[in-house]
Amino acid sequence: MAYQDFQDFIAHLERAGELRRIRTAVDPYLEITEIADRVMKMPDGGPALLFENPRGSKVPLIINAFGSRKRMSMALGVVDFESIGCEIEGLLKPEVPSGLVAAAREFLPKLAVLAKMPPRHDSGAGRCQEVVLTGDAIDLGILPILHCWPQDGGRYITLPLVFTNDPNTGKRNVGMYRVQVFDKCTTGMHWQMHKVGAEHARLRAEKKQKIEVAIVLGGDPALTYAATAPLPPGIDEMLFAGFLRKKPVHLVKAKTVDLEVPEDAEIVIEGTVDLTEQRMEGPFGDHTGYYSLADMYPVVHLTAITHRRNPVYPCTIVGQPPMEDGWLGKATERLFLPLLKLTLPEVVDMNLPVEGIFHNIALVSIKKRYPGQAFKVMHALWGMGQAMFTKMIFVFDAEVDVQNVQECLWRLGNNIDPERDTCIVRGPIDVLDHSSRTLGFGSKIGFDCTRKLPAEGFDREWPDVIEMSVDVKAKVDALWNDLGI
Ligand SMILES: Cc1cc2nc3c(=O)[nH]c(=O)nc-3n(C[C@H](O)[C@H](O)[C@H](O)COP(=O)(O)O)c2cc1C
Ligand SMILES: [Mn+2]
Repeated sequence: MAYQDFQDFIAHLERAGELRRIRTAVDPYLEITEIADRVMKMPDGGPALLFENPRGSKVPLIINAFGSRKRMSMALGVVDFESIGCEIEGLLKPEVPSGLVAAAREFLPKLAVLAKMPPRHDSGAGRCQEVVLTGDAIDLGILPILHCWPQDGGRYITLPLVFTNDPNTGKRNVGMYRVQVFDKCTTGMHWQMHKVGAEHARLRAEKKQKIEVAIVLGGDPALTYAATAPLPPGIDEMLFAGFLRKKPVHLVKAKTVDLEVPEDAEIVIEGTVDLTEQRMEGPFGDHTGYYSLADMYPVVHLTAITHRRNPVYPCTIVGQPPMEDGWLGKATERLFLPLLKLTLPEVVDMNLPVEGIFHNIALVSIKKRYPGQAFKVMHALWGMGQAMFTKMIFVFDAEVDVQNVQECLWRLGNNIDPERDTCIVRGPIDVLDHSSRTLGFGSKIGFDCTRKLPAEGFDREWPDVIEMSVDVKAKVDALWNDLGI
């Protein structure tokens, strides 16, 4: 199901009892964070919060719109996002090429084209351009942009969809990269070195040119999710969003840059980046639960702000888990599992527990058939797109429920001889990892928690897990009500 825009999604949340309106004036400087953090820490993720009077701005602010299983599912227009994984699995035919990148490259566009989901190009102005501010009128101060945590380097736009085009192919990319506000018409751009936006900027810089960017807020919530999804470079996030919402995304020409932007967005911030100009960005209270340290990042000079007549400002906060962004991560875990299984058919399930902040801990179960297979799965994951950031991979046998972390700890403790069953490798590390020896480079470890085979040099007997016999269980079942327990 497709939404008309983010405000339509908000209306659906409200009708489903998933939204609280807050009329009290609250300060975007730290106060909204404290309220939102308490709500996100509620056992069910609490409700979405619509702050109608953020202090200092006329624009209402929505936060925690994706912050529960139900709302993340609603954002993707389904009852439960698990069903999209099943849908993708069902659509994957044997003729689909193996390999995650090849599959995504050939399968997703084909799917979207078949379903007539490629973006539509509208002429004229979009709803996102009802108000156009250029020149001296550009002022980010109109928006209730959060200063999230006490040691943050400033205010940050936290739910931005950053649009760029590849200068060689013209192909679009949309990634979510935080945007620090430097002044009313200048911002930072925190695209990390491994991300596609950064690559587009490098390709532009090779031509001694600036890169144009559009920083989009809002639109159908499927667009916001698509910006966070680990699609291979060259796959258009707007095509993927079209597949998710079962309706093409409508795009219009931006006002001052040669980019297309979603017609239904709330706010669009247009600008240019010259990679020769870098400025200290950060610190920022990050999704690791720690502050990410300040570092040099490119600067965006705004050329326009366009918005609806009555926009809403979508945002989030990140910090110690669990937080709203954990649900964006969970959706990725479920949607991308079938694609991962194309390359690794032995994989049964995968859990990226929220405490592992997405890339620190992966729990994977496999149908093990041959010696060394757990190690093969680890190496494959470390070679697969953004899964390369996974710092610790634990591989279990098929019968282990990897969604049950307690069961995983029990199996892990019992089943490994650490010297024999671990594998340490070096490679790229997430830029936000503060423990790695240098920024972006360090080590990763895999644990083979599967039952060991003789061919793996294990010549002892492997014991069975303790379980009661079926007939005794049936007998006790029949007796149970008479036992008075
Ligand atoms: C709330 C949120 C904030 C994020 N902030 C950043 C960021 O500041 N920089 C970054 O490189 N990635 C950030 N990410 C992760 C990227 O959005 C993600 O890796 C995405 O797949 C990148 O897309 P790309 O492959 O098109 O570059 C963030 C993700 C979320 C959910
Ligand atoms: Mn991308």
